Amino acid sequence: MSKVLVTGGAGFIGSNLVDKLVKDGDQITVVDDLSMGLIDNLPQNKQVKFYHETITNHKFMKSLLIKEKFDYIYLLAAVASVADSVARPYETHQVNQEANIYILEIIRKYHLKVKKLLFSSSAAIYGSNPELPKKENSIVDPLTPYAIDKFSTERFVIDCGKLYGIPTVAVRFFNVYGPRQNPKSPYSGVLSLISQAIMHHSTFTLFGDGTQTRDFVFVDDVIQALILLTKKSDIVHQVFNVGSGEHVSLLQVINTYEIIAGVSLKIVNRSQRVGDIKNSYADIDKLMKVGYKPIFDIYKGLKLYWESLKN
Ligand code: UD2
Repeated sequence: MSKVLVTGGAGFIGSNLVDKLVKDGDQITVVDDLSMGLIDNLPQNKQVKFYHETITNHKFMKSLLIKEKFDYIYLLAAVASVADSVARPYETHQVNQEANIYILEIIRKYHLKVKKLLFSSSAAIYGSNPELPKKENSIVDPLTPYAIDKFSTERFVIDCGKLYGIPTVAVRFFNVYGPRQNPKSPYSGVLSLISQAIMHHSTFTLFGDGTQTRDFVFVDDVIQALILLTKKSDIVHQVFNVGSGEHVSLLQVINTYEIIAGVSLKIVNRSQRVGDIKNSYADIDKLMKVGYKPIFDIYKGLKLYWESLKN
C-alpha cells in the first residue's frame, strides 16, 4: 500500500489513474478544482480522499504535502486547453507552471521523501518542428503559453530533481483518448467531440480535409506508462514520449468509429484551424526500453470507448 497524490485526479487521465491505484490497494488523495474534472469520475471508495481545491492554493498544498508525506505524486492538474492559455496566459501559467514548482519547493525545503514524482507534459512542446516521429531529443519549439509552461516545468521537474535529489520523471502525452474525456470545450480532444456527435446525432465540424494525422493513444496504455515509470522502475530525471507509436489520419479514425458505432457521422467542413499541425506522432522506443507495450490499436481503443459511452 502506497500513499499517493494525484493532482487533477477527477479529470480524464487522472480518474483513470485513480481506478488503477485503487486496484493496487493504494491510499489516494485527489486535489482537483473541477474546472474540467467531474466528481462522478471518482470511485466511491474508502481508499480515495477528495479535495475540491485548486493546486494554486499554496497554503493548502503545503499543509497537505507535509501532513500526508506521499510516496508517489502524479502532477496531472492543468489547464489543458491551448486556446485558453492564449486567452489567459498569466492565469494558466499559475496552474501549468507556478503551482507545480511550488510543490517541488515544498518537497525540497521540508526534505519530503517521495519515491517518485511524475509531471505530465505534452507533445505541444515540439510545436511546428516537422521532424517525424518526434523523439525526446528532437528540437522543441513551444509556440503557446501552454507549451512554454509545459516545457519549462518539465525542465524544472527533471533538473531540480537532479539538483536536490528528488526522484522525478516527466512524460509528454500525445493525443490521449478514452472514457471520461470531457467534450465540454471546442478544444477538447477530437475523439470526445466525435463521440458526442455520434451519441447525440449532432454534427461534427471537421477542420481541414481530414488527412492530418495524429498519434492517438488509448488512456489505458497511458496509465500503463505512468505506473511503469513510477512504481515499476527506478528510472529518474528523464522525459518520455507517451503515444501509441502509430499514426492515423482523422478520416481513418472517423471511418473506423462509424464502423464500430454502426452510424454515419454528420460532418460539416471548415478550413484548417490556425496553427494546426499537419502530422504528429511519437517515437516511443525510449519508453518501450523501460517495458512499455501499448495494447490498444485505434480499433480496439475506439471499441472500448464506444462501449463505455453506451453504458
Ligand atoms: C493536441 C492537444 C493540445 C496540444 C497539441 C499539440 C488534445 C485534446 N489537444 O492538439 O493540447 O498539446 O496537441 O500539438 O490532446 N479537429 C476537428 N474538429 C474538431 C476538433 C478538432 O477537425 O471539432 C481536428 C483538429 O483541427 C486537429 C485534430 O482534429 O487537426 C486533432 O485535434 P485535437 O484538438 O484533438 O488535438 P491536437 O493534436 O490539435
